[in-house]
Amino acid sequence: MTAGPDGYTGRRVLGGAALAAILSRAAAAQPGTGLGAIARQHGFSYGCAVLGNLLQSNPTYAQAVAIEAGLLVPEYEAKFAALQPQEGRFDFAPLDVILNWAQARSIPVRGHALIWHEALPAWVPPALAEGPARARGIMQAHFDTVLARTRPRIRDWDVVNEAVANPPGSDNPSPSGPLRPTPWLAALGPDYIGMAFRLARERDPTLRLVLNDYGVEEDTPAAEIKRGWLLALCRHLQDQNVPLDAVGIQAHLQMRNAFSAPKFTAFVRNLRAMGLAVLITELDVREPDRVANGYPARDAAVAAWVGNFLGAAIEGGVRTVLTWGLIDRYSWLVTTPGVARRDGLFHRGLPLDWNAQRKPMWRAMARVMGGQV
Ligand code: 9MR
Repeated sequence: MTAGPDGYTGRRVLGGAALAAILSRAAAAQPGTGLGAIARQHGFSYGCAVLGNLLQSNPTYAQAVAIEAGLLVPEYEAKFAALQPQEGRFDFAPLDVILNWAQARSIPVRGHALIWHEALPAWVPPALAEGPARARGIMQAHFDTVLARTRPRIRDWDVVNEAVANPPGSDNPSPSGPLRPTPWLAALGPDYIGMAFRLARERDPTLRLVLNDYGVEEDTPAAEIKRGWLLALCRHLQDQNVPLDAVGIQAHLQMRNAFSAPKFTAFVRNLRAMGLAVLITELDVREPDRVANGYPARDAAVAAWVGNFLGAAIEGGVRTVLTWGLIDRYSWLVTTPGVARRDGLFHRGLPLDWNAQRKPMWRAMARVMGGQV
């Protein structure tokens, strides 16, 4: 049997029980200290996005997360559509699965995401379009219930996600910049961002309030523009005395794009110089369209890419790093059509491989967070 998914041709997988047995042996065999503990020993925090149903139903997954993660973020369960599927009807059950699991293991959880243009339930966009007073009421009612309910357990929230537009030359360029056209922007104008941060601060004065975004990591003309737009937005918010504590940089990296460590370090330093904390919130890596032959070469290339990126982030002052998932098999890079590879191969952009085994990316992260940049 081959070690990776491609050997299974992806769909021709082993039967559930046989596979579960192999996977649980694999996870049980993980030697030594997890990435979260290594990070903590050196003053960093490492965590990953999780899905509650996998924590509940898949012991291998749960065990790997318990070993590796010092911090969790719900991959879906804290989004608007999950928490308030119908107006006024809140559902915390899926989020509670994660919060309870984490609490039993003393693992902190961060929140993602209060205001976003995706994962909105069907009722929200038309309701927002009814006018600014109605839109503000929707934001306020959501924050009232969600922040009161999660307050004891979540102390760090992505308040606004992906507010900056995609400049020309991006994968999905926005028609205009520098703010992304969203139902929130259409309803409330550019002040919707400041409004969200102010409402969050009013409801919970000691909560860490984060502006989270992507497309600002790489050495491309589009990323250069987007870095400028994000910095300008942060400056504008600060000028307006908006309570912004931190910027989350998602870091869905693509190896087909160039990366400049000095440029990225300088960008992180610029944010830090404004008094903002900077987190890496959703790290993963997409390989180029044409990849090297075989796992050793592919995994070594991914690891080198991540090591370089993380070294630059840490050099700039990043102390908190989350990957968007932990095990390749469950990564959105594998499960999302349009993002998944089209050549029959699978992205290998997370610290653990298809069989929940540590791979070179894990070792690169351990090395860099362990102080050996
Ligand atoms: O990985 C997430 C995927 O499972 C969800 O279906 C999707 C919509 O909720 O969101 C994905 O996560 C995104 C994150 O929330 C924001 N940054 C980009 C992530 C990948 O699309």
